[in-house]
Amino acid sequence: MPANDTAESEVQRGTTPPAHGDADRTETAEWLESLQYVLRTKGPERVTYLLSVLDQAAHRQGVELPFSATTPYINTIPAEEQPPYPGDREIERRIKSIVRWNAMAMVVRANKEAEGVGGHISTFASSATLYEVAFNHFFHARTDDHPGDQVYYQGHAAPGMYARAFLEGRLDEQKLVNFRRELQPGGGLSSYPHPWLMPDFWQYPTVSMGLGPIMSIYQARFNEYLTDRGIKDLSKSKVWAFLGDGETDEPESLGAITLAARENLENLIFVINCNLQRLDGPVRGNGKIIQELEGIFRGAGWNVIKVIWGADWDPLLEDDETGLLVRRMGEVVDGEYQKYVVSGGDYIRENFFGKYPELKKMVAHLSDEKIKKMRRGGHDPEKVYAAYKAAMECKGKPTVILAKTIKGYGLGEIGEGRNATHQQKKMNQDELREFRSRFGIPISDEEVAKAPFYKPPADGAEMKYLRERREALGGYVPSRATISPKLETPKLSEYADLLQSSGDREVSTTYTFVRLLTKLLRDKRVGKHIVPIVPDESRTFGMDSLFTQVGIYSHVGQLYEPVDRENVAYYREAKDGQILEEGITEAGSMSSFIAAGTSYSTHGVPMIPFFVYYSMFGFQRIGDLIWAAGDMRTRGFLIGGTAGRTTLSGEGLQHQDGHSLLNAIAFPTVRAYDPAFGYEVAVLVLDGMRRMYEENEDSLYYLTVENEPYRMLAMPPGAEEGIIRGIYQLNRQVAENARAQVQLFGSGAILREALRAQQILSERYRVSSNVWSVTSYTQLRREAQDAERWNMLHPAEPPRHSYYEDAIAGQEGPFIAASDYVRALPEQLSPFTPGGLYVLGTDGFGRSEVRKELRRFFEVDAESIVVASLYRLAQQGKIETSEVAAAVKDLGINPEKPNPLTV
Ligand SMILES: Cc1ncc(C[n+]2csc(CCOP(=O)(O)OP(=O)(O)O)c2C)c(N)n1
Ligand SMILES: [Mg+2]
Repeated sequence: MPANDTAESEVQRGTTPPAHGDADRTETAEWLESLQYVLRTKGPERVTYLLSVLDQAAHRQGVELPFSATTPYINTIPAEEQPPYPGDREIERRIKSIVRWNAMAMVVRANKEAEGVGGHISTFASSATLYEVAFNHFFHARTDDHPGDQVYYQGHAAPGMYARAFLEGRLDEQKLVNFRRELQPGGGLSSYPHPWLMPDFWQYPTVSMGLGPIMSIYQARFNEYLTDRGIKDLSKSKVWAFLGDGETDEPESLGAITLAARENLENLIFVINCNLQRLDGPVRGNGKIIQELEGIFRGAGWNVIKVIWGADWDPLLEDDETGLLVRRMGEVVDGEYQKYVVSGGDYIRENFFGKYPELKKMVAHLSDEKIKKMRRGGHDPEKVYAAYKAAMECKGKPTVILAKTIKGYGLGEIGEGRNATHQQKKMNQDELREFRSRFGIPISDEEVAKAPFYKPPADGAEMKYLRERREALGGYVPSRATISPKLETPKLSEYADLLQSSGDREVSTTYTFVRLLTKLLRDKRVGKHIVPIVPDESRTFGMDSLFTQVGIYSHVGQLYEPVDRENVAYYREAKDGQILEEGITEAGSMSSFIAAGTSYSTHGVPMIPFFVYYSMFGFQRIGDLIWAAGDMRTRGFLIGGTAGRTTLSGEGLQHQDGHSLLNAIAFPTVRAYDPAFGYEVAVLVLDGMRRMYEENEDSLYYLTVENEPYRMLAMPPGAEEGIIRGIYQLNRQVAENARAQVQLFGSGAILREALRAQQILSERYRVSSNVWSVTSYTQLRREAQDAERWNMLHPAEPPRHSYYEDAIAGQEGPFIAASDYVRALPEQLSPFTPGGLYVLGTDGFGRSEVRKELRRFFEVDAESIVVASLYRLAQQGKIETSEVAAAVKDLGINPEKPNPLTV
């Protein structure tokens, strides 16, 4: 070896000063010698310490050190530090090939049978090694002595998981044939991971990009919470999240990564499948996604492991004495790396290595074919294994593995690395034959066109190995537990104090809710299962007294003396704290809610989350997470605080919520309620607990609560069922010399406007009325439609009645509803109301104003309800039209006022 080459390699190793740009080589050599000495005698930790001391000293004296968030574009774990591979590489390769084939065949066949049914081949093709190494060596199932891992599979890699479960004997062939055809005889398979559709298989819906990553972070944190609170020891559990590199552009993917580092979530492992492509094209054609992500995650405090190059590159890297190869690796942008995938070895030789004559020389002995086949790290099981093992052993921080792969790996010219590969769903006979040959699947040329599924003999080496590996890891995954231990929940009679009138005291429904929550936290049966979750709004809701009572959860306890320590209710953080005070993140809080609300299944420990937030920032802002929560059969209570378009005083259109209850209609498992009085809140919460935690009902409760103080009435006898089902009659007012009658529906704080309207109607217009509290238009409509549907399908049988129709049977209309929400909410009942339902609501952006003015603005105040009642009576010919006009004037309503919807 020429002398200067030796010198350069010493530079690389850090034993000799570089030849150029060094003003004093002797001095540099002395420093390096000291460093070598410390490293040799005291080890790397001492070196790190000394360097940090030097760093600090230099910094204090104004020396600015260069900052680099990234490391060279090579594997984090050098080849010489790779652990030996514990498995049988050859058998594992064969298993993986079979899984690849079946996954591909499933999608191809589904699209042959039903044009356009969809599915994805190329994503799993890129990540098969990432999964197979984990299935064979890492993913632990839940057993009696292991709490199990939680795995978030990349959603559209689902065909790979199905293909493996088929080999494992957990899914029969018919199911695979019916991929994406769930309604076919024999059942089928859902497109993506959906616990709602495959409740004993999938745990976490991940295909709405970004949700898997954020949910996994809070899952890992929730595991710590359960451990720290002594509820279940989950210290052996790992949370694995597999995501796409394109997916990381979703704000949810990266938005919570600092929490994972801050909370020292060493139980969390992200695996990012960096195939450099998303749906339309490259993720970062002009840059390098792996480097970008490395910088972000390192900056956030994660352990970052890059798996870029497969073993084929190791000898070249070893020969890279000058560091030129590493430099070239770092220069090339992703768009170009993608181009190498679709090009021949000659192109790579010229364009990649050829940039520098020294590099070209380096590969002179390699054939074009060999150059083309040099694998990327994510396709090399040994590299992947080394990364996973290091992640498992990493202490004190979460790990992200950035694995470089090829999208559509193995699909050859039709898909590998092509921009359109994401949508590839079909393969012709030649392509199938080529795929079969490349992966050595024993299917004949005659058969191959039909893309038959392949299963090796049950007693063959592959199947034996597969079973043994999974047995060693506790059983099969993915798998979801459908049974939940029951909790005994409190009876309403034991909470009777919450059903009383508040007398002269004016309180809000939020106040009653907090009283109820406080009581529940002390309840021996359910107390420790309650998980209060708040995104920095406890004081808004008057929940701050809970800080001291049950503590705010913190993995490290409280390392400081809180400023308000002398107060009764001070900011108390504790390792066994019960409240999850999430800070300003509704998405994070919702992810905690999901982790807690699925704990009955994930961990066999039912937990009862109460997520209390500004109602405006719920369904509107994080609707997709709530949708996923429904899919996951999450149980718990979403409490929309400061609710109502006119009930939240002064805030304006970004806070005053008049539509979360409308949004909630579309969520099948959500039972949404708009209670008016404290007792309604108590009835709903206790009944919800009974349904979800005793009866195992897959429901999600959404209750709006308000901060408007007023006198709470006592619960009328027998109202309980109506409160739960959605409507009950609150009172009846018979006017003196009554000449007509109306039915007034109200909800939430607007119920009091209906009560006031009742007085005006009676006293000034001689109209009697019944006032009804409608706690849930949606529940009533759902049930009414269900009855109607049944009647339609059974026309010859005696018709069924819905609860709503029975409740109002025989009542004389007109029916008028007033709501603090958009009109569409109460209008759900129009078709089931004799003569229709005339609705007043709060459509429009509104104003920053106080309650009284807002209610007039939106025309939902008592006076507006009176006018609406008289108008409807006039339309029915029960009073004169002139009386309505007079009332408009007398009640001070400006008839020329613009429609609040438009201003
Ligand atoms: C929130 C959301 N937006 C869009 C999509 C549609 N979509 C499905 S896969 C995909 C591309 C994914 O690219 P990447 O994350 O890099 O995954 P890869 O398939 O490359 O592994 C897109 C845009 C989605 N599923 N979710
Ligand atoms: Mg991608």
